[in-house]
Amino acid sequence: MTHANRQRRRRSVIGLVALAGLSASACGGSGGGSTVVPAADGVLRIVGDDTQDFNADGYQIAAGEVTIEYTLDGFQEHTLVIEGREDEMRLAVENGGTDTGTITLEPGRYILYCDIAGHRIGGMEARLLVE
Ligand SMILES: [Cu+2]
Repeated sequence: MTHANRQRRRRSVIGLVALAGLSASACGGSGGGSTVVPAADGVLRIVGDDTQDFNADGYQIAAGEVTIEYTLDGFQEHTLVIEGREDEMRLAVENGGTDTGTITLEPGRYILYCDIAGHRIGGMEARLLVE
């Protein structure tokens, strides 16, 4: 990753924090708009699809033991892992299926992605804010 990319990512994380303070998300905005989906009832629900995208650019959950429910709105196989924690949890879905896993996360900023070749670069990457 280039230095310029890191700078861009850092700025977009700051944007995520700013957005998290608002109850409304930036739905329907231009392509660069971020949406942040908070966990509900302690479960973080993430939806992927065959356009190689997640249903939000950012997610938010409380620190501790985190439950992630990953559903595929599509048919191709997709996965969900957390950068640097790939050995601890790998969710895999296909044909409209759902996979659920738990992982213990300290407060911080993480990156979620699909580890199938080509999918992360194709757009299956999102931020996860753990507070
Ligand atoms: Cu994928």
